[in-house]
Amino acid sequence: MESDKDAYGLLETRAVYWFALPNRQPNGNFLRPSSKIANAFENHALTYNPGMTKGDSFNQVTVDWRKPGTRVDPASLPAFDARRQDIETFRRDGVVLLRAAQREWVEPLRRGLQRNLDDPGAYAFPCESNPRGEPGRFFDSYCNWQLIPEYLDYVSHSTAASIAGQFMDSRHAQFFHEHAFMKAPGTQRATPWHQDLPYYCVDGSKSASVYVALDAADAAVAVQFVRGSHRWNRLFYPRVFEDGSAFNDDQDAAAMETVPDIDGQADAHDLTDWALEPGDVIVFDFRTLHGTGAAEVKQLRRAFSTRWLGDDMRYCQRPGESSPPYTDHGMRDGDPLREDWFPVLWRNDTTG
Ligand SMILES: O=C(O)CCC(=O)C(=O)O
Repeated sequence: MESDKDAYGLLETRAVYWFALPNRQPNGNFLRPSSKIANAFENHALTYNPGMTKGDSFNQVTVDWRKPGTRVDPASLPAFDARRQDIETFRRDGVVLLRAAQREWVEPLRRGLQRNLDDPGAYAFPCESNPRGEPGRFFDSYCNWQLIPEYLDYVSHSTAASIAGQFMDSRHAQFFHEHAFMKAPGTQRATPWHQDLPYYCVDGSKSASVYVALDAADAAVAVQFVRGSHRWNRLFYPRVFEDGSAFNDDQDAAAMETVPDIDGQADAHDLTDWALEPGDVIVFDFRTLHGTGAAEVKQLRRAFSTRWLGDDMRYCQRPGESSPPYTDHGMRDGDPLREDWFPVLWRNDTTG
């Protein structure tokens, strides 16, 4: 059971951010470095995106998420028995809800996320997306699965790889990274409608996010999806979570479009309207449009997502920023993602 104590703890933590400068992050969000974060950075190995200097406006600085020696044994991963009708729904809609599929991970993942929240600067890509002066807090952070024991445990022992592999209809499931989200009570900031693929340094048609709700959320504040948008054959500019603006200025080069006004044309789209319970899992394609309205969040609302690549996903050098933002990976357009950074955790040689 999550207590108000946690929520107040988070709000207290948040207060230290406000007197610092904005610093744009790889998903378009802003990190406001605080003295707390600065201290945390001093105590950790920093990774600077070598293509940039610390003075640039983008996501140059974070702790290094790669921890040498981290190993996940695919043999220790439990299988998930996906139902054929759910797989068909995922193919048709680009999203499917698996009720209560990972209840046992709710408490461990809440503990892991709390580490992320208590000391954001000790972890990779902490982002605050609530504009100054607005109530609540909208936090996210990603690429911390090697740093946060509960996240590593989840990646090493949950059914996520098996879920992703089966829903993607892929010969393998390659782990890209995790991404954690938190909206504190009082937050009115919407998650802007977006697709995940345009943010990422990958391209292809077989992808899945396995999104675990860590709190109950009614439909007005839970993440929602535009059914079938993964098949539109359109890519939309990544958006800054804080204000919904496009974060990649080189829009022509990216050959992408502006996200349509989904809220303004709700009747024109087939939107999910799921209320979520802790342990519910949403599986969605990286191309599926998703977001929330701006209804006030009444109760703490946390979620933990893992991102998975199927067998046709390849490295893609996008114009401008993409994520993760490292440039020292040695991959070129069209290369498979290197397995020492992005491990293959599930295989099914009978598919595809
Ligand atoms: O939970 C949210 O509001 C956003 C989730 C999201 O954008 C994602 O998992 O890609």
